[in-house]
Amino acid sequence: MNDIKVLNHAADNIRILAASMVEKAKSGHPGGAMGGADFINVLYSEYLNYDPADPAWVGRDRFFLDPGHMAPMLYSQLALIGKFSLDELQQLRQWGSPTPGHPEADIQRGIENTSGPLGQGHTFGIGAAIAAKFLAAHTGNPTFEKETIYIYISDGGVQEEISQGAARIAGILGLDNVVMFYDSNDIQLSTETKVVMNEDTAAKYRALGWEVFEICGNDAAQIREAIEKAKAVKGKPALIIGKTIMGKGALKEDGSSYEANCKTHGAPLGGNAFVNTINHLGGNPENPFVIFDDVKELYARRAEELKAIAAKRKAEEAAWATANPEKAAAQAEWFSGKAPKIDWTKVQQKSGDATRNASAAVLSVLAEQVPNMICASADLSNSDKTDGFLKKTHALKAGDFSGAFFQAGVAELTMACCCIGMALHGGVIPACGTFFVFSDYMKPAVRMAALMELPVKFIWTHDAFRVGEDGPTHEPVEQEAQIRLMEKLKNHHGKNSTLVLRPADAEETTEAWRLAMENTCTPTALILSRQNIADLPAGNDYKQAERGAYIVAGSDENPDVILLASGSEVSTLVAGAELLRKDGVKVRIVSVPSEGLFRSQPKDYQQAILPAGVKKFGLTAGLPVNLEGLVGADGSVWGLQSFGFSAPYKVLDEKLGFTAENVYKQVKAIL
Ligand SMILES: Cc1ncc(C[n+]2csc(CCOP(=O)(O)OP(=O)(O)O)c2C)c(N)n1
Ligand SMILES: [Mg+2]
Repeated sequence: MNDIKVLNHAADNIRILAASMVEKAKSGHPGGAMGGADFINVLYSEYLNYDPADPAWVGRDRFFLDPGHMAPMLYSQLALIGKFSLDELQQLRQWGSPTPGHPEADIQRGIENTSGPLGQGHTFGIGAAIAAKFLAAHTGNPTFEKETIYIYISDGGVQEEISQGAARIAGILGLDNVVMFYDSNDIQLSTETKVVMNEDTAAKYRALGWEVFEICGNDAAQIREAIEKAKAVKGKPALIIGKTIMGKGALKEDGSSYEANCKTHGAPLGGNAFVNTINHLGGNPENPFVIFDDVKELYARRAEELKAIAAKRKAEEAAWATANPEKAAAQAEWFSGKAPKIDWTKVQQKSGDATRNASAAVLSVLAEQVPNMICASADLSNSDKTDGFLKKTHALKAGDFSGAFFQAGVAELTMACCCIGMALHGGVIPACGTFFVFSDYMKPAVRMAALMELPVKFIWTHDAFRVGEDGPTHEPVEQEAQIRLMEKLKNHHGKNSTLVLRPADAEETTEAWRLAMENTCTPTALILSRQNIADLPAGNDYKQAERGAYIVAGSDENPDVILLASGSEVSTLVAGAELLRKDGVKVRIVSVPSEGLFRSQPKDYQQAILPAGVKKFGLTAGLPVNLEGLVGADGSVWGLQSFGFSAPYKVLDEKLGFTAENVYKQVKAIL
């Protein structure tokens, strides 16, 4: 047992470093970091199990931070365990530094998740806990049973609506591998917390099935005791509500207390307040970037313990691997990040099917062939057709993670963030489905998945006004344009941040899924139809879908006009082309499942498919902007400019001009 005095000294060391980083950067958040220092220090010096020599060890405990603004606390803690140098701390928020304003996932550095948008970070942790339970059940490797997911949440995260979804999921699934610390400091950015919140948070979490402990979050002994108890809880997630003091140890310019003050949330302590604070905490304001000798010793001792802990755990893993060579090989493959091997010839598509059904056909094969895939739905599995997967497995439930389907309930953002957390954990391939119109509820998570370059699959069905009778609330119009912006936005590796595919018929859906499964470095979005779609003409070379846009079979040489679309509108173009050909018009039809992918092809390919100077006509059930960039000045786009209407979809096709006849008319107008 470590001496409490040393633990307190280490926490003060974190406070000094955090306040000094912000002071040097002239911006950032010192207050929260100073209040949370005691918890994170006890966690890292006594509980978090990892292998200092092998940061990516699959069986490590994981620490998920929700309030990313508390980055100085995390970086300072990671400096104590040697993941950051004191020089790097001094580069907080500077160009090219490993210490950006909010932490960015970097397992080698000990950062499990990118955080900043409050609420998402702790939900990623819940997803990671699901992945750990899944892996324990599906591999039998005892290491996953021993893994604990520690999560750190603050007032902002608790207030975010997603916390209800995250808590519900953790409760219903009985995630007893979760220990969440709530840094309850009664202060937030612009007010005291009591101005906006008078709930009984402990009662709320208890009602959702959590075991709750309430402690002083600045008392190392109480923190230690609470973590012990939380780890021992069986069948439930555990929450430790720690009352903490914002800006603990801070003094103002005049030497009076600067604790529990909103002003320390997001600004440097400043001038003499900084000097007084550092002196008060036992540091040297002239040279505050120091790790005290006793703190160095504390963490050197912990490093030795960790070596022994990791060696013992790895010996257990090795014994399991020897006894289970096939499972061990599978596990290694699952964590390799490589695309799974899939026999696509097993996928049987039905002619003329809706692409959501075509997706179900693929999913049923994936359920059989990709044993580390977890598919989710936000209570729409029989509509979004993720039930193709479900029918081959069963849902995850408390105490039984032998299935592979995650019933998320009606909580799209929660579902998306849980899937992201699974991907962060590693070892599993998450996919999740709902209606395309409700992708709006998921955008913040898609953005984070794209930023973190995680290969989560988003399955969005009911892709257009052809939802029909449900009316405008359920008819996605602008959603495709929105998500395609993520194809234009590049990630930090220069790739399109998201792959967005809207296949034209059943067979093209198989190709789209192939591309999704082979895409291991960004999220993929699949946009699928509710209604049946006529097959593209016989002889169509679907493999070409991988180029983002390609010429559909039956197109004429030297065309007078090029018709282009994605999804079900391609088949409407095919029907329109027949009418045009009767007039002697030579027509090329181009299917564009992904503009982003197309624009990533060599220029000569792009030019060959959509040559400049040839008239072009685009048809989209979304906003015209979906195709305007490809049609350019050479033609026109017929799209939708309103929210849509409630009526049977065939009536809407007529009323809104999504017919062969209107294609004929509109094309004639530009020729
Ligand atoms: C989704 C989201 N909304 C708003 C913000 C801006 N923001 C950052 S911190 C914060 C207040 C957080 O208060 P709390 O979690 O209590 O942190 P503390 O002030 O205690 O450090 C806000 C509103 C954010 N980061 N994410
Ligand atoms: Mg707070």
